[in-house]
Amino acid sequence: MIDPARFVDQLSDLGVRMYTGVPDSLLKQLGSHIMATLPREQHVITANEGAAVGLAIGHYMRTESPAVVYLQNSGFGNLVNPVLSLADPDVYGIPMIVVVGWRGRPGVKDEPQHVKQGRVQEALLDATDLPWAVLPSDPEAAEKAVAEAHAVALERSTPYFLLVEKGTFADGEKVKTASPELPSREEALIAAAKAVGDEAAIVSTTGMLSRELFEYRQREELDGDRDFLTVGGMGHASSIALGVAKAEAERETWCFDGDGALLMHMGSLAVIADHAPGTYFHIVFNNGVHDSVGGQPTSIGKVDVARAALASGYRYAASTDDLDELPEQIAKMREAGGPALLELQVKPGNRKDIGRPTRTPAEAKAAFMNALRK
Ligand SMILES: Cc1ncc(C[n+]2csc(CCOP(=O)(O)OP(=O)(O)O)c2C)c(N)n1
Repeated sequence: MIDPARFVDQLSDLGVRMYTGVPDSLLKQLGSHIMATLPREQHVITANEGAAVGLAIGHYMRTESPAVVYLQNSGFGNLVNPVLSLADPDVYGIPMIVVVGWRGRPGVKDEPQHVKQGRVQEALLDATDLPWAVLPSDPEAAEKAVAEAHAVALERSTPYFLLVEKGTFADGEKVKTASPELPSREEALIAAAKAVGDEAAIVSTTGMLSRELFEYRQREELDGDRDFLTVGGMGHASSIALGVAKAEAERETWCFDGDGALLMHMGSLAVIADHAPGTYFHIVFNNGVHDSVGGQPTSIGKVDVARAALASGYRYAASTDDLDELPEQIAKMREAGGPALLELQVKPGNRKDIGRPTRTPAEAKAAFMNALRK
């Protein structure tokens, strides 16, 4: 296994001064080492993976030094556009080292949403016609691969991808985070599901929240058929809910979102405000971090979420950290009519033994469609 400190020190010796990306659970050890040891000037967690490529392009043009971009391969699609239409040697030719966490690698058991992406990952990299390699987990071999990636990126003015398998990085420095006096996301989610009631369709965001919702329905032997779990496609739960809501004459559609997911495609707020019917309701479970992949901070701390929704054109928006207020808050949303948003402030963290959906995505889709047909 590679010591993250050795990886970062080597790149530092090569003059690399900028790390940017969207966190990944598979790269957690590297990510937390970067968080714990690098100053803010050298590390930016972006809203989405394409934005990290943008930042790397600007950084290179001003410093002549390649940045490291990191991501989970789920976000590969988000960066293909700025890589191929800007950074590619056939366009501007911008060196950068792109570290890609390889979820769903063939032969390694993983969740359904990662299997296809993992299987085609090498072919996708080949299709970019850009240089790439699997990062060896042996420290000596890894050092050679990193030196090669850096040299080739500079020589050929190109992004160079390093594909990282599970278990490549050993534990490094860890960030110590305070736990604020707030309800947990799981408590808040259960309270919200109860307050919303049994009739509504719920589209829940990527990560732990969907797992918690699924587990809650199972545990209480409740019908979860009207829940659509957005297991991949982070940031798009709100648009899926929009698609459902636009075709629903009467039933309410609720999006249960995360702050990282909201930021990832925040432009959707404006589109929802413009197009959503009065039955569209949005709850953002704001813990300030990418909890599902290790708890790295998002930039939501600077955002007044309720005001952002109102400024985007939502009819109503509010914020609370008091679960006792939830029924009243939900009543107010209904009274105002959608699109309406509620920010629920929650604390980071999750139960370690939280289950995973036991239905296949195809079964879940069929159940959801069937339940809404009634
Ligand atoms: C496009 C894309 N990028 C990255 C990921 C990896 N990922 C899964 S969940 C998650 C964090 C979600 O954060 P947030 O929406 O704040 O919800 P929380 O986990 O804090 O509840 C990330 C980065 C992904 N699934 N898809």
